[in-house]
Amino acid sequence: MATDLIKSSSQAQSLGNGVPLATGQIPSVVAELLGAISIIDIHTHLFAPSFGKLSLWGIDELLTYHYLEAELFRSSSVTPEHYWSLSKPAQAELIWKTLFVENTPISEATRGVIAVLKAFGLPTDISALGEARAFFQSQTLGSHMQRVMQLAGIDSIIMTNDPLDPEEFPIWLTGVPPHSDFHAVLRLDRILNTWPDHWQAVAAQGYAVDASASGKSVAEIRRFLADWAKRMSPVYMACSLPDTFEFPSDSINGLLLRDAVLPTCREFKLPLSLMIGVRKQVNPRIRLAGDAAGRSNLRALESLCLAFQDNRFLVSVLSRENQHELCVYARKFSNLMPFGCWWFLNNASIVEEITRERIEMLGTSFIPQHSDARVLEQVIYKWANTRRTFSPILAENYRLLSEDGRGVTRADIQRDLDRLFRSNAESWMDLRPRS
Ligand code: FIX
Ligand code: ZN
Repeated sequence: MATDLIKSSSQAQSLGNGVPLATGQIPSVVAELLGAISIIDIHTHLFAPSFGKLSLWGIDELLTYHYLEAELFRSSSVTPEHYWSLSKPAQAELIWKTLFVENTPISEATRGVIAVLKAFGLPTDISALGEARAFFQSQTLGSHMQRVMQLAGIDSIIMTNDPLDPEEFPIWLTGVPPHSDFHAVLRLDRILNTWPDHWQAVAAQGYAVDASASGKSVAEIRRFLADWAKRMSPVYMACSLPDTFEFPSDSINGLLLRDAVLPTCREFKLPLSLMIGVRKQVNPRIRLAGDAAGRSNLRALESLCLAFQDNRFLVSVLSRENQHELCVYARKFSNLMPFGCWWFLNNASIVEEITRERIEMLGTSFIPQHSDARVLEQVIYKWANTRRTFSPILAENYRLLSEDGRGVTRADIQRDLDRLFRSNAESWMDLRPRS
């Protein structure tokens, strides 16, 4: 053991990995190693190719992303109703004209499309749409997907799978072949947030449940969750929760969380991901683009972590105002893993703020980011943005460490990056390929 350490540290020495870096060297070494690391993308809305048309990719999908639809309605007089009446290509053309021709694509989401075009060596000027379409139409999904993952520097994509989604669950019932790069997640929003609208869908799958989740409903929901856990081999269960989320609570949400979801997570040794703080459909006319954010009372999280210490909680909060509390709670509960700068927070100015306080308060014991990609090629710009924002923050913390008296080596940086972008996730979820 000691000899291995000396040997490995001498090897590290010989490779220079073990030699403290001059502070001037740190930023470029961090950028180099962060550029080279392959990241595990722990939350996306992407699908493996076997899910057919659920797997979105190509320029029309990139342009009709709900982030861009929200920006379209601010810069165009088109009504949402008229927009929804258009075909997908026509919607894409309107968004291209409005946000990329008549205006400068300067927002995070519009810049993202430009970055994707550039990544494929495609023109990015106002006349680019035609050539982009021809390019994407000439791709075959399998090889294109490999190239996209390579360009993004990711090797694992964790999906979001809804057992009550009418388009998705039949695919699982007919059998989904394992894919080494894609991992499933059992998403429970319809069960935990809108049970009155969805109990019949559970009943239709053969489970004796009722509208008020009474009688043997809880046991039947546990059976439902167990059956889907066996079918999907999810790496975690997940649910987004409103800014009004409370726990404990007498609501159906509180009951099903306590008596069905958390016990099943323990039974299958699965973490539960809670994404807290969404205000669903504040403007339903713009559909997916119509959700907003609200500050949550994180006492609910405190109660959950304290009451269910055998459960592990992967948590992301949507409100900027809740970030500090989340860090504080993570210092109190080792069964709480903060992850990602979710949705409206995934902007460099806010990612910087959140990441700085997380490093200061949690060291490397958190998962910095997820892409939340809905369209395949989005992982290219979302991870490029994350690397660009994250690198100087980490370098600055290493500069402070050196100044405070401890030199930083390449090996230190490599180990920390591995932990932040890989092993924190790997230690919380089983990412081995399904057989
Ligand atoms: O609940 C979620 O997983 C959210 O990420 C999505 O609902 C949201 O629409 C989104 O795409 C955010 O980036
Ligand atoms: Zn999401």
